[in-house]
Parts: sequence; C-alpha cells; structure tokens
Amino acid sequence: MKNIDSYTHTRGESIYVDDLPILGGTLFAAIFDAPLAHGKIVKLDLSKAKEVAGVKHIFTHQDIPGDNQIGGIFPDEPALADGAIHFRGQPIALVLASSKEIAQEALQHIVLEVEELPVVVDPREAAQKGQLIGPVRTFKIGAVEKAWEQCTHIVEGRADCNGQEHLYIEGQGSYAFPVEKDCIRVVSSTQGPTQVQRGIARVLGIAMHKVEVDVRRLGGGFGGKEDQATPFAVLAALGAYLSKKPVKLVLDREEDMRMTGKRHPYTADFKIGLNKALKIIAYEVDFYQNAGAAADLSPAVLERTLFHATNAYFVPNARLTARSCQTNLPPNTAFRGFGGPQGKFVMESAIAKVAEVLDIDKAQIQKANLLQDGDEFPYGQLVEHCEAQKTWEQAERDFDVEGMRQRIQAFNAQHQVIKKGLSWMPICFGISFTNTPMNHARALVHVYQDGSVGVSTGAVEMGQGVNTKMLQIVAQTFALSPQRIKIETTNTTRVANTSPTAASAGADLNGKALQIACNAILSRLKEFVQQQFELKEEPIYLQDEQLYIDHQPTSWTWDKLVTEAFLARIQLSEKGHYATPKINFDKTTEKGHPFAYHVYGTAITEVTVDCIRGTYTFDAVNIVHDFGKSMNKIIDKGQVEGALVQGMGWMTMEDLRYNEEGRLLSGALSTYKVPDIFSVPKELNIKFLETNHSNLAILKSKAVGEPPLMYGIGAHFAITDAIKAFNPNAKGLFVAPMTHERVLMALYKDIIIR
Ligand code: MTE
Ligand code: LUZ
Ligand code: MOS
Repeated sequence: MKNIDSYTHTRGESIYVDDLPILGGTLFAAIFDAPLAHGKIVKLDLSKAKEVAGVKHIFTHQDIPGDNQIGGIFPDEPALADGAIHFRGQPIALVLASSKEIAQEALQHIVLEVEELPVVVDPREAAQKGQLIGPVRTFKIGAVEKAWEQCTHIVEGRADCNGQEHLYIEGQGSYAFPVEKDCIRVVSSTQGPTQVQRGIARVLGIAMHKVEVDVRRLGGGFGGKEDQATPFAVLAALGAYLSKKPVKLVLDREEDMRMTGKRHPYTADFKIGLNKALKIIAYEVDFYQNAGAAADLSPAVLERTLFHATNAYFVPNARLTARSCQTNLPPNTAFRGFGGPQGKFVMESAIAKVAEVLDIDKAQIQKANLLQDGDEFPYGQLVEHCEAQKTWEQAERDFDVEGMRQRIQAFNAQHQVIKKGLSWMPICFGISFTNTPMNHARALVHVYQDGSVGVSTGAVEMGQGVNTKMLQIVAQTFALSPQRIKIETTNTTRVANTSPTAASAGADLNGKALQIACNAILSRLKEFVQQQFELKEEPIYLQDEQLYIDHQPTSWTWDKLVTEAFLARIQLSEKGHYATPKINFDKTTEKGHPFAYHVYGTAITEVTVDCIRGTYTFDAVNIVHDFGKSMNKIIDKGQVEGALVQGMGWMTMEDLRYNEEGRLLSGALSTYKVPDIFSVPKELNIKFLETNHSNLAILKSKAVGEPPLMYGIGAHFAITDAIKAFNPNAKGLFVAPMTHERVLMALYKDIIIR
C-alpha cells in the first residue's frame, strides 16, 4: 500500500500550518531575538517600534500571565528573556502586527542595551568551569580497571563530531485562536501536541483542558519539533490570549536556523583494550555533550548516548561516562538517533584507531566483536534475538564482499590520484523511550452509521508514513478498503496525554493502542451477529467488506452489519490504551531492561576520493537491514534511504559553524550544505532481513525511523580508507564532518610530495 499522502503531496494540496486559510482579524507575529549570546539586559525600549503603523502589540516577559517557563525536563528556560540573555536567537519580545512584513519591520526599531558577559561555546571549557546540566552519568559493566591487564593492545584517543541542522522543509510554526471563556485552540507543527498543550497552559496560567492542540501533519520534524515546537506555539498562544485575536507565527528559514537548537555536538576521550584474538576486553569513554544554554532534552539525549556507546559490539568491561555541558548556544535538542549516533561514532573511532595501530582491517575487529544472544549490554539488558552477525554475514554473501575488495584493490593499484575506500557499519538501536513512563499511547475509533471509519491516535505524521501504517491496521482488522477509513488530525481533545511521536516508537505505541480499540469494536460486532443469527460456535469473520458465517458469505456487507448494529444500539466507538510491557530502568544503579527490542543491520559503503582536490563521491551503499516483518516495504525502504543519506550528510558535508561569540555562521542554505540528489550514493541496495519474533513491534514490523541514520557513519570511515590508500602515513582523523577541506588536509598530512 502506498503512502496515503502521496497524491496530495505531489499535487501540492497537502495542508501545513502556513496553508491554513487566514481568519479575519488575524495578527502576524515576529520575534525580537537576542543579537548576542550572553549578557544582562540593561534597557529594552519598545516605544519607537510601537509607533510603526500596523503594529498592534509588543509583549515581553512582563506580560506573561502564568509561569514564564518552558523547560520540559528542568525548569531552566524562560519563554521570553527576563533580564538575562543566554544564547543568540533567544526570544526577548513578541511583536504582533497586521502583516508579517510590518512585524519584522518593527523589530528594527526596538532598542536593546546589554551588558555583555563572557561567551562559552566549547563543551570542555564549560565542563572545566563546572557548567553542567544535570548529573554526570556513568554506566559500568565488568571491572574495567582490572581488565586492562588482560589486554594485548591498548589504544587511547579523542573523537569529535559536530551538530546538525534539522532542515525540515516546513519551518517551526503555529496558528493560535482565542476561544470563548479564556480558552485557546492552536494548530501547531509539533511532534508533541501534549508538550505544546502543557507549555501553553503553564505560560498562560490556565488548566490544560482550556488548551486544544491540533496537528494535521508536519513538513518534517526529525526530532527538531519534539520539544522545540513548544516555544513558538507558546508565543503564538500568548499573543492570541492577550490580544484576543488569532495569531499566526511561522518562522522563515533564517529565523528558524538562528533560533532553534540542533543535534548535539560531542567531544570524547576514549581508551580501548583488545586481547590477542582481537576481542574487545575493555572500553572507557568520557563524553562531553554540548547542550547549549538550557536543558531542553539534553539529559535524555545524553542517556541514549550511553545506551548506544558500545554500538553492536559486546564489551565485557566498560566504564562509560557522559556529562551535559552548558554553553551559550541555542539549546540543542532531539535529532534522529537522539545521542545514539554520537555514541557510536566514538566507538567506531576507537576501533578504527586500534586497526590503524595494528595495521589491520577495521572490519576484522568489528566482525570479531559483534553481539550475540545472551551477551549483556552495559545497562544490564540481555541480548535476545540478535541479528548483528546475521546481517553482517548476509551482507558478506549478498554483496560479494570478496569481489568488491579485489575490485577496489585493483582499482587503487591502477590509479595514482583517485582512490577508492570501503567501510563496514553495523548498527544496534534500542526501541522505546529510555524514560519508561513515556511508553504508552491511546487511540480513538469511531465507526459511523454508514460504515465509514474515523481514527484518531496520538501519532503525528511528519513524512515517516505513520498515518498510512495506522490506516493499514484498521483496514486489516475490519477487512475494509482504505477509502472507507479516515485518519483524523492528532488532537489533544480526542487523544489526551500523548507522548511525542519520537524514539521511532510512534507506529508501535499508537498502532498497538489502535489495534486494541479496533478489536474491541470487532468483538462487539461479532457478538451481535451471534445473537442476531442465533449462532453457537460457528466462526464469524469479515472478508472484503463481507460478513462470513461458518466460512460462507452472507448477504450482509460491512455497511449492513454496521447499520444493523447501530439500530440495535451497539456502541460503535472505542478507545484503546497500550503500555509497553516488561520495560524498566533504574537510574540509581543504571541497570534495567529499558528497550522493548533492538533493531540491527549492517551497511557497506564504497567511496571514490579525488586525491588532488579532496572531493569524494559515494559509489555504493549496500545494506542488510533488520525490518522484522515489514508491514509496508515501500515506506520502510524510504525510511532507510532517507535516514542513511541524512546520516551521511552529518558525517561528511553538513558543516555547522558557530564563532567564538556564539554567532551561527552557517545560518542559511548558502552556507550550510545538505545532501541533495547528487550526493546520494550512485548505488543504494537495501536487503530486507525478515525475522518473525519481535512481538512488541506492531504486526512484528520493527521500528525503522531512526536506526538507519547510523549507517551514515560508515561514510566517514570509507573516506579514511581511501585516504590511506593514497597516503599510507595518513592518520585517521576522528573528526566529523569529513568535509572536502578536511579530506584535503588529511590527504597531505605528513606526506612528502615527490
Ligand atoms: N521521516 C520523515 N520523512 N520525516 C521526519 O521528520 N523523523 C524521524 C523518523 N523518520 C522523520 C522521519 C524521527 S527523528 C523519528 S523519531 C521517527 O521518524 C518518528 O516516527 P515513527 O515513530 O513513526 O517512526
Ligand atoms: N525522545 C525521548 C526520544 O524523549 N526519549 C527517547 O528515548 C528518545 N529516543 C529517541 C528519540 N527521541
Ligand atoms: Mo526522533 S529524534 O525521536 O523525533
């Protein structure tokens, strides 16, 4: 089944926040944001700006009726600055005007005087100064101090990876409407409707039931709208509440890039020890996460870095430490992989460095240490239904790796200034919010008198196809054709207390809740049929919208059944609730069983580097991915393709730059380059490893949203491999992204040009 949105998407008919019809009286908002990264506000003069024709209101923190606070995990982030500035782009005042242009024009007339304070952008410097958010976390397994004695090879090093701009096509935006009796209705481009609802209620000082949040779909989120849609929705709602007019706040690209947080940059020190047989015996790592100015989701991201710090390898003795460092950058936030990619990059760097020192193939070490059933993760969960070796071995076979190696060697022998490189990237990613209480969801199903069905869940559609998957569940349960089913907007008055659609768990959690609701309606209908036809044990089922009794079609269609049931006063609506069983985690011991299951896979990346210019093209990425029993192969394959390329962009070309003053230098598409169709590998082969035991995945179809992003890490190490083919003295550069400039430097480091 194809994506239910593809028809309207391709015709440009799908509706986003900025496409909503404008209601009469609407005011358009612009945000006056901090022009520097750290300081005390000495003076804020709005008088000139208020005189601009068409400006209706300018609000500051002093106008906030409730709590000036939007922090989710820690209350450390004001909605509007209240005297102190902590990052460039921090909202200070909200201008409402009769048009967006006038509102933006008024920003130029606001006078701000600031007493500047020193700016910190480097996480190690922040840590040194004791600027940490939350506790330092350490995961331990085995006895790492003693384990070094058993190691034949011990290697230490440092790895640094940068942040990443989400670059969803649709910017942050909300449209807020005042409703009678001090209520507010907000249409928001958010992954977390309940987070937005709670944030608005808090800032306006009203109860959550007075706030309705509605989401049709997002033009991409990628984690950037898990937490950070909230501040902008809050400001739109504040404007509507105070002005009693509808308020539209949609950021343009440069505002969005300047004001919002991104993937966390990390820097880490590692030490790894292997025995003679190349088994990893011990691993120690110290992560410094660049959190930005406020907590946002950083503590949760930090935690997932630790959960994935050993990637798909068994490490019997480890000490993994991570600290969240407060700097004067915009608060960094969720981004596809949620700290997992950063943890894995360091592990892969450590293995690469050992391989370099021993002068052996990195893949030899990777393969020797892949997880197996019965192994223990550093957080105490046991490895079950492990597909690490299976995906690796299938990749070896299906993609004729031996042939590939020989072909590359022959090519490199024949070419002096163009070299090819190869890398392997196994992945293992845990599915569930690491914060156990977040792992539940609700759904609401209405079967209408005419047999058509309306479905609401807590899942937010952001391009990942979750609505199509929800529709499939209903269609399958009721044996209905897709046209009879409508997926409603995600709305907090229909489905309450939602977790954000995140952690790749949207389809699992909401799909399972939806299955429960549909099955309850189906049971009631069957019971009704049993009574109506005075049946005993004869099987009753639906097939192709037809009622079957005792394997014989009856004269009753689905529509007839529904109509009759309605007349017999049978309840045709139902809600479902699902909570992931078994999972738990104890933060005091840092042990537990946090994940419902894990997703595995292996990618092989082949690159060609132009060793004169430092440029590269990816010839092929070959993947064997563990989909479980995919319920929609088109969508799932699309998720792997998109995530891979997004991960490759992070590792190679996306060059996020802040200067020492905390000013974003790569704040537009002219200075920040993301992969386009020309950067996609020339060949992209995705093989489905089909497995059948993930009962906690919806219809055994494993979560697919985030895990494949981490295949992109392979791009980095493939480039290093090619560099070494050109310059055997070159040392692995464990710094991402591997831009063309960096490749050029690495190619000619310590080389004597003849
Ligand atoms: N795919 C598209 N097209 N757009 C997105 O914004 N977000 C990713 C992933 N795939 C995203 C996407 C992220 S970060 C997550 S967590 C999952 O989708 C969320 O959806 P799911 O839980 O339904 O997989
Ligand atoms: N969000 C969150 C996430 O709050 N907790 C998580 O564990 C998580 N994991 C991935 C992406 N978003
Ligand atoms: Mo995804 S980072 O869980 O929104």
